[in-house]
Amino acid sequence: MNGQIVAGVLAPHPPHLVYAENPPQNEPRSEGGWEGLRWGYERLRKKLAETDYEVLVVHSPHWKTRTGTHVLAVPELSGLSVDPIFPNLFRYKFDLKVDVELARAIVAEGRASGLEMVPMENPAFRVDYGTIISCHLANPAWDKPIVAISSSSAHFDYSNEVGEEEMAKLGAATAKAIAKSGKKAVLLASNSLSHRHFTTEPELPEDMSKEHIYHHGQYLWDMKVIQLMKEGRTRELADLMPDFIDQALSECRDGCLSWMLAALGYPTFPAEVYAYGTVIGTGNAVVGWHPEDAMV
Ligand code: 2X7
Ligand code: FE2
Repeated sequence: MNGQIVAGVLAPHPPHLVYAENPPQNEPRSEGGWEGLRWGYERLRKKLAETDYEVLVVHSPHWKTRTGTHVLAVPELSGLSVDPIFPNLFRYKFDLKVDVELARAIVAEGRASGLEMVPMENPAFRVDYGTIISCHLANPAWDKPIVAISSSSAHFDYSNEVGEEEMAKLGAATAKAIAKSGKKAVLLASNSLSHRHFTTEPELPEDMSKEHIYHHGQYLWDMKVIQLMKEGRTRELADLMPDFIDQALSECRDGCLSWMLAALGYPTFPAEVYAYGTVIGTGNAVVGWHPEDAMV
């Protein structure tokens, strides 16, 4: 029963960040761009290289399930993942391993706490770009198995409050399953923060003279939320979440960050902010919670 969450990371997934890095798996080529965020991810990777862990557990906004929460439960998956909005930027050949045992344990704990949970067993499943991008940017070597969790529709079908309640349960169930597994896990919450974005793309997507926050109100919300993270005030952040979601059209509506904060037990120690930057006007922060650092 001594499994542990050794880090939790807010790890946003704009496809632009993978496009800008030109990894061999991604077909389109670029001249770079979004360096602030990409250098932040570099610093995160250095930190994770010093962290002893066996599995990445990711919650993605772009694996949207109609009913309940689904969890990848196929040992190996490969194929081509394409961003439906930006197929010009992201056409990525993925080849990944899944920790099916932990995936099934999360399903079982979720069900025990009253959630609708399903293991996803289709061997031809095309993994969504949110899952792939957050995992790629955190661990481009793909040398650890993942567990991927879908985004249920509770915030959209009912209300932010109902969705948040569900994420609190899902986070607690995830933490319980990890503790019982005896494994060391890193969690990835794949969402952006403020999420108003431009409706037209510059001719050259990586033309950084065109990149800026959508408007000042969105920026102020992002800074408020990041300040709470830096000060270890994650319960307050959880209380503010329904308003943040509505007023900043935040991608937190898909539940990733709320799931992760619940799994971490609402940390009161300061988070490490690796980067903040915009992508087509949306606010994105790379932020780490490292419980072992907080103990020294
Ligand atoms: O999915 C996304 C996103 N969340 C933010 C920015 C740009 C594109 O895709
Ligand atoms: Fe997204």
